[in-house]
Amino acid sequence: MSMLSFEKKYRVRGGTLFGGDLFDFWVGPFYVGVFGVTTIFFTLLGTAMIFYGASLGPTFNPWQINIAPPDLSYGLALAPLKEGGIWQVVTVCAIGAFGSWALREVEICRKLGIGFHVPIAFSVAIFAYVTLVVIRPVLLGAWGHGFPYGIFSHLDWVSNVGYQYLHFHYNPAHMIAVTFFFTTTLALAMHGALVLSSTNPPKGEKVKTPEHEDTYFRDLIGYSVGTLGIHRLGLFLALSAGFWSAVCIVISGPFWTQSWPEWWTWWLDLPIWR
Ligand code: 07D
Ligand code: 07D
Ligand code: U10
Repeated sequence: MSMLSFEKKYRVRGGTLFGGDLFDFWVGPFYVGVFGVTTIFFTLLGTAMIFYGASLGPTFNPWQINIAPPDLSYGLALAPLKEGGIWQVVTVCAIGAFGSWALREVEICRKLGIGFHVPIAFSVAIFAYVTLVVIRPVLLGAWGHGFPYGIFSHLDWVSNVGYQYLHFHYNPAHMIAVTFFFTTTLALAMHGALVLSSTNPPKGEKVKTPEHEDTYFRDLIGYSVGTLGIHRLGLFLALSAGFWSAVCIVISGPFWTQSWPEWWTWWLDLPIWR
């Protein structure tokens, strides 16, 4: 891809976190950096391990490939490759690749002198993943509590773990997470719609200003959060969705072992009913 006109101006040396000038260059549109190289290393190794695991299994159908974690009997030990060890290597590679990607984002932010909002946001997704495959399994004492790597098999895991707690919708942190996910889509739909309505008018009509956007919501609901504010709100809503997801799964097992509907008996046990 040819270089866009503005790229020359912003492609500056320095700002790296590690290794000084090493790999401080671009290949086509991509900034490389030490963490670009480690991203590629972990991605290739992890993908190769998935292919190796698939070659041992019954199918290469991408929907049905399944790389399972070790049996619970292995506890927190390393398992032989063919008995869950592949899952353990893939997990290390995944964390290595996601972590490298986040650090490469940090280096790009430093080069541009912009805030670290994007890597911080991605870190919340990584945190949710690490909660599923490291923090919760460690708290429960076995890697076997991690989810299997496979398109359909990971859905089976979610369903099975959900029913293990009888009715996962009664998990209060799951309720908060779901509400944040729904609110995020509501906020993005309103924001996308509002921006397009004022800045992308039909041919011949004038582009409107942010005041039009503010006035729209003041007319409608009496308050506008503002043009910068909606982005802060969007980021807060989306990160909260990921954060409460991590909370809802880490409390299931390590901190609450009964069914989730039973958690709500605290309400019936309140002294005011006696
Ligand atoms: C659109 C950005 C692009 C990313 C894409 C995903 C792979 C996997 C690997 C063949 C929004 C690329 C996919 C690299 C290929 C192999 C071995 C992001 C966008 C297009 N899930 N999940 C999907 C992952 C978990 C759940 C789809 C990853 C948890 C449910 C895709 C992880 C739980 C449903 C996928 C992960 C869970 C899905 C679409 C990691 C709770 C669906 C994802 C690393 C979070 C949906 C068949 C998407 C589906 C779906 C990937 C974790 C639940 C395959 C990489 C264990 C209920 N998940 N998932 O658009 O159609 O994300 O499944 O944590 O219904 Mg999942
Ligand atoms: C973990 C993904 C991290 C991704 C990373 C990046 C690549 C690169 C490359 C494209 C967290 C990966 C990148 C691989 C790709 C290229 C080039 C995101 C992660 C780092 N639930 N539920 C959730 C709902 C039910 C259950 C979360 C709704 C049932 C369990 C969310 C419903 C039962 C778990 C959620 C519903 C049940 C969850 C998922 C409705 C099943 C979890 C979002 C309407 C019978 C999981 C941390 C998330 C969780 C989770 C929503 C129903 C069980 C809040 C809306 C009742 C066991 N559910 N759920 O976490 O919290 O994203 O995981 O019914 O473990 Mg649930
Ligand atoms: C936002 C915004 C805004 C904008 C925006 C955006 C948010 C203010 C101004 C951005 C939003 C969009 C563009 C909208 C669309 C986005 C989504 C819907 C999100 C989901 C995105 C995707 C699905 C695309 C994902 C694509 C990726 C991750 C790129 C893949 C590229 C690589 C893996 C290369 C990465 C480069 C590295 C690591 C550096 C080193 C590079 C090289 C050395 C290059 C050469 C080497 C290779 C190519 C080998 C790589 C091999 C790998 C990785 C293994 C592959 C494995 C196989 C099995 C093939 O707010 O407004 O506008 O635009």
